Amino acid sequence: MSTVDLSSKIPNNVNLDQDKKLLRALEQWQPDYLKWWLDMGPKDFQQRDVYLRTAISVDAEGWANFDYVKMPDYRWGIFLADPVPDRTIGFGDNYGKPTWPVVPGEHRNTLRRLIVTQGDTEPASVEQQRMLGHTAPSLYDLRNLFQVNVEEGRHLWAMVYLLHSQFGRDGREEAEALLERRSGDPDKPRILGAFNAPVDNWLDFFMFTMFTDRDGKYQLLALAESGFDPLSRTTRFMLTEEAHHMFVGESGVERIVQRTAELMQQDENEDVTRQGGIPLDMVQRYLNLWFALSLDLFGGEISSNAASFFADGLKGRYKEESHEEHRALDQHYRMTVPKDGAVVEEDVPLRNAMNEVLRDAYVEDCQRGVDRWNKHLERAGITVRLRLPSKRFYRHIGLYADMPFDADGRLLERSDWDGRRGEWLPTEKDRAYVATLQKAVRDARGIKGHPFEYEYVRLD
Ligand code: BYC
Ligand code: FE
Ligand code: FE
Repeated sequence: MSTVDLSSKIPNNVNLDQDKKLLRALEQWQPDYLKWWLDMGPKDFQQRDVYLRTAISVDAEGWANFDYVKMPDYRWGIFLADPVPDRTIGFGDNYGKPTWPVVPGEHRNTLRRLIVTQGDTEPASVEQQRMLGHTAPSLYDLRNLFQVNVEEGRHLWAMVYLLHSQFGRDGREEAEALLERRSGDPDKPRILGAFNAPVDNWLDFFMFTMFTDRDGKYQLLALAESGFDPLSRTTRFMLTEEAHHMFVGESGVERIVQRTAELMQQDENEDVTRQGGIPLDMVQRYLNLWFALSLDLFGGEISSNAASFFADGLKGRYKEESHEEHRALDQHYRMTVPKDGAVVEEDVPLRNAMNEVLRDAYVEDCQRGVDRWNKHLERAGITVRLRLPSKRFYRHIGLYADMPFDADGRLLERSDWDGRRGEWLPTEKDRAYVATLQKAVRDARGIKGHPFEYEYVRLD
């Protein structure tokens, strides 16, 4: 078990104090990070005591310590999962060869791009969520928001450690650039689409943590398979933090659905807005939006990038060990491809379909969450159900990009689609209504054995 050095300015389990050059580089980046955090992190709550967990070890039993912390004092650090002895590359053309402890020259640029793309999403999400503290439904929710935010900050540290330790000057420049791009800024936007979309309210936030953080889970799982061992180890530890983010989203939406179900129980046609509930069709529109934006994050359905990531052993499949053939040669993956105003089934060489393979695993995982939400409707005797829209709906990346598919996956005329947009995506009216809601939906378990009403954030 690697020991965690908590006394260091940068808590770590990578023996930073034995590499003075790296330590100095990271200590130089640290104040820039803190400045970014103060400028772009949660607005107006930086001096509050927040009941947060902090990573103090990487083993399953005791990695988290809970205490009141002011966010700028959070111990952002570098934690890698323990190495797997004699680990070999689990897939692709390098199958069975030893993993790389140091970045291999021939894959340097590709790995740098993957790491920068991953790293960019982390501060982006903090920027997107920075105003939400003001409208938190409860202290419990406020604390969860800040927990997610500080951990996304730590995920940025995780990627910056790789950049600094393995990519020399280029890496240091990329680390600076990660603090310079801004979510939603047309001049210097974040790299991936969903991370430039506004997160205006708590329904957006819960859908974001349900669907977009779950893309994080799947991308991290694919990177955890990497033959570049430091990337594998760092993403493995990030995954342990990610679970809570998805819990926040899934349980957040669940509480909303539960409340709506209560209000509709007597009469399915009840106007739940009269009592501050969110109507199911409105919940569905937010679901549609964030599901579609998150599907785009997996990249194109047919991707030569994905094929070479796989061939080279840089980015694998979800749970690679569960597959039988780890080279993925001479195999195909069936997908629906738009053709002459319709869609047809087509077999795509498996390596080129890796983005879609990962996306399909993700969709299945999302469906499990939606099923749990629907249980509340079922129990209340309500006939309406929430559902995932078609994978073709409202896409901006890949085969279906910018084509007018409806939520059922039918291709419409553009003018038709434009006229009906408000059936499927949040409208101005929806946004205005959700903005008026700030009341706590109770009925959540508390944190670390404390009740829901616990003082998770000290406001005075
Ligand atoms: N937006 O072959 P293609 C998380 C680009 S979330 C804009 O289709 P590829 C988190 C692509 O870069 C997880 N551009 O895609 C969640 C390429 O550009 P070039 C984040 C896009 O390369 C919540 C071109 O389009 N991690 O952690 O197979 C809170 C065609 O590429 C998009 C990662 O993404 C897009 N959506 O795969 C906090 C993992 N999609 O090469 C955190 C690292 C594609 O033509 N990234 N493009 O210039 C990757 O593995 C891959 O880059 C992608 C795309 C999966 C994103
Ligand atoms: Fe993250
Ligand atoms: Fe996350």
